[in-house]
Amino acid sequence: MGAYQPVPLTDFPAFSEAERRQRVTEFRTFMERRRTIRFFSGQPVPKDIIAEAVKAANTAPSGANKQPWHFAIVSDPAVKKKIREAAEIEEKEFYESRAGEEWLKDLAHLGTDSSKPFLETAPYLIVCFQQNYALDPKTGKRSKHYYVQESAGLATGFLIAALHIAGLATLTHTPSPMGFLRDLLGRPKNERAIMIVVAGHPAEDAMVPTLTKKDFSETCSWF
Ligand code: IYR
Repeated sequence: MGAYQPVPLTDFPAFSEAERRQRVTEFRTFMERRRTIRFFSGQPVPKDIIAEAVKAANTAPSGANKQPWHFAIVSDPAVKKKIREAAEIEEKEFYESRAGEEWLKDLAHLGTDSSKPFLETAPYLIVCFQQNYALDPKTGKRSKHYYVQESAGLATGFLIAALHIAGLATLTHTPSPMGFLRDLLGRPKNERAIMIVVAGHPAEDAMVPTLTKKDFSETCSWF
């Protein structure tokens, strides 16, 4: 990237303490309303809203600012159908044998199974890839990426938060294994799919499992 060439910090938000408290509480309470949705309606979502959310994801911090991620945004029904078919083959195998007893027991309260109709009904499937290294498409030259999993995970987290703030429903879907996504979408060999963020509107009769989150005190410690 070249030499250190700093510029003054100018655009950093300046709030009062009261504003900070109000904003963070508003954000927290709004985030508490996020639910993973498994029943989507076919109601379309304008492309520009999805693009804005992906732009928000692109602001995530990353190792050496390499942004080692790629979002393949799928809305073509034929491609969604192919993804569903391939995912369901893997998922059938997962639920019938690969998962094992303990994993299936841990999933029971979510009510999931190998049937994945949402991969066709939801208007958008955002397939999130991590780039294990950079690969120049012209020269084939490889260069290093750093903290790839962490960086791509952060960007995907930003994406989910952005979609939620836009009032869209999401599902983080992890077909297991998901190597087929790179082949199906013609992505290069330096990329590995980490999850599909399914995005759209909840079905009118969408149901969600009863879930509780860990108590705050269980999740952190102060020093
Ligand atoms: N990939 C499967 C199983 C699954 C695994 C976990 I860990 C979940 O939190 C939810 C589902 C599926 O999508 O059904």
